Amino acid sequence: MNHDRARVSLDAYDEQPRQEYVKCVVVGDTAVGKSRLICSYVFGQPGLSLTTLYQRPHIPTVFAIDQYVIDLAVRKRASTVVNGAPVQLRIWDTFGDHEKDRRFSFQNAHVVVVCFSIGSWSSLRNVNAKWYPEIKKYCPRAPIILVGTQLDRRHSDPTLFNHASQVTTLTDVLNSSFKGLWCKSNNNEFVRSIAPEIGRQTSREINASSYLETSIVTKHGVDQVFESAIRAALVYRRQTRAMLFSSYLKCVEEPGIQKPYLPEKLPEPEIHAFSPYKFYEFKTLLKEQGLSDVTFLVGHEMIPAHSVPLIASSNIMKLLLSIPELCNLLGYKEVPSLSCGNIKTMEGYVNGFSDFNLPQGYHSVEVTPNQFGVHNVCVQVLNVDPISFGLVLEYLYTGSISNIPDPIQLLDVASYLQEELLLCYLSNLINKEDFLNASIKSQFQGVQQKNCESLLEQPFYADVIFLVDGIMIPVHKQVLVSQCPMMDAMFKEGVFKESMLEQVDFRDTNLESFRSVLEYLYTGECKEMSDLHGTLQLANFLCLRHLVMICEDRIAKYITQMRQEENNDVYEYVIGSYILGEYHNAPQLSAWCLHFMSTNYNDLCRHQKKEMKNSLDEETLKHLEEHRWPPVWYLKEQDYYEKTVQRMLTEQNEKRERKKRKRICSGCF
Ligand SMILES: Nc1nc2c(ncn2[C@@H]2O[C@H](COP(=O)(O)OP(=O)(O)OP(=O)(O)O)[C@@H](O)[C@H]2O)c(=O)[nH]1
Ligand SMILES: [Mg+2]
Repeated sequence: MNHDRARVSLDAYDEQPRQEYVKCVVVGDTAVGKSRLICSYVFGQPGLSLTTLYQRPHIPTVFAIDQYVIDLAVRKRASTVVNGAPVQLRIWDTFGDHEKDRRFSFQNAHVVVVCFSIGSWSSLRNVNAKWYPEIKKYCPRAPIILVGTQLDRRHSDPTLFNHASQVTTLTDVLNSSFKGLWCKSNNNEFVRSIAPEIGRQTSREINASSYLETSIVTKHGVDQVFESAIRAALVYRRQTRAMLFSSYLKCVEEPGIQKPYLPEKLPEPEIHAFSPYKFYEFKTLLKEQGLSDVTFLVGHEMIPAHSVPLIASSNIMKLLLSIPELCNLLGYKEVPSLSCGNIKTMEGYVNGFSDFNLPQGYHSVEVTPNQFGVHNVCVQVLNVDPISFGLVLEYLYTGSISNIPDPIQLLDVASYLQEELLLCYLSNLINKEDFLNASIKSQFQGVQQKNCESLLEQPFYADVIFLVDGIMIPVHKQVLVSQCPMMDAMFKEGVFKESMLEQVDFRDTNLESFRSVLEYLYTGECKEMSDLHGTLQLANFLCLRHLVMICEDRIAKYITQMRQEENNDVYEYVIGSYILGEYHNAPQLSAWCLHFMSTNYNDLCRHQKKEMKNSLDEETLKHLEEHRWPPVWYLKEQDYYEKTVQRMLTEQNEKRERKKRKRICSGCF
């Protein structure tokens, strides 16, 4: 076994005929990522996530070794062709420990790759102080490639480099995250990462053939490092060797310049529009007598109730409270058209007149002014005891009953009063099939939503009028107080004058926004919003958090759509939306707009430069400058890259021209 290993090892060092053997030694401070860089190249590893990277601890290299000796697959990959020249590459990994002796690894090196970490200034200083003198001492003629490793640390969120136990202060993180040139040092502090021009400056100082930047996370530059190392070694060889037997070296090009890495756009912040907010919280009205407008006379007991939850939850109650004669007495001009299917009726009385058909169980209906002078509908209930009727009401207000003394008896009452959903609810309880009640509850909510929607369209039993933009809009206090905490305080407590008024003047909003908010309060939805900004403003004023979130989501979608349609008004609109979010408690929207403005910074400046300066505060402008995408350092690099490529092309052309002219001249003689 040992014998075999020794043979493999010897074979590996045998130079193949016509194959150029290149020994490449990789040096640099400890933990700059030499071993990871080599492995990423030789094993052809794909890029990896930062989380995966940091799950593996740093294992310092102990021996300076040739990575290709042992692994056969790796040895195969060592054979490569660069610009037509067949090459056998041997990479020597070394330890970064300054104290140890590594002179043997430098022996016969054809090229040296010196690494420093883009996040560590000390590792860069050591390039000049430690590594360059060492190379000059042991292999003075070997070309050098300077490599800035861990490039991702320049453009990733520095907080990603926090291990749970290493978080520095929050202000540090907030101030420095995503600025593009910040990263976390090994001492766990935020430091400015090393800019490309500083790396290039060092490469000039040590007379390196090339300066490259790499990341094993994005794989940027990994292959290019070793290709450049090979080229540098072969170009040097060409200059020093007789070309008779290695004419293929003529075609080997000098190491090229590296294209800058464009970091990915930061992901768009998500806007969450869901909330645990429950609709139709009529439960609070159950014990509340202040807003009661219906009284049931059951036996000798008077039970106060509310028209809205009754109409919303029960088709029988809806029919009872909207019979045309009652509507006439209440003074409604338009009588709602109802279709309640086949129901059993009984002959009854409406304010003393007989010959009216009322739903079974209800005998007479009277309209009397209550203590506040408001119409109160009084309904007499027959053949039902007050406790059972109270339980029926609890179900109609809440969709469930907390404590049922006698379910069978209540089942009879529900059947007699023709409350179908209650009947199903009770049957499930009696049959011990409570799990089926979840679907009964959703049916119940569906009925509530439909009936509340119809109340919005035909506002009978409305008890207050809102005056918006000079238009009178009748609404139901019972809906408002159940759905909106602010309206609850406004109407229920009796503290504010609005609770006494029949007409409330609602300013600082417009009709479109008010209608959208009303639709939301009555139905829990907002199908159309003609004024998104106005609706968000009003929703925030009324403390409707869920509606604020819906508006944030709609505004973000609207902005995206405008951008897709290449509508240039989008830039003005996004600035307005950002300011709105800041002032009206919509943090998701302002974060989203900030991201949009950063990632469309150039277009934003082109269309709204003046507007930006006038309306955005200094801190926001500074944030945009620092977070703009593409980042400024990338734009500078791109500019440098293009100019250098252009200059190199011109130089090449000039060289070719000169050669051509020379040939013509020599031909003349
Ligand atoms: N973010 C980032 N981290 C890297 C990258 N490459 C290496 N690292 C990290 O740097 C640590 C050290 O990597 P090594 O390759 O073992 O370092 P080394 O230069 O070989 O260190 P010594 O063997 O001690 O000289 C690793 O544990 C990784 O967490 C990179 O491209 N990006
Ligand atoms: Mg190592």
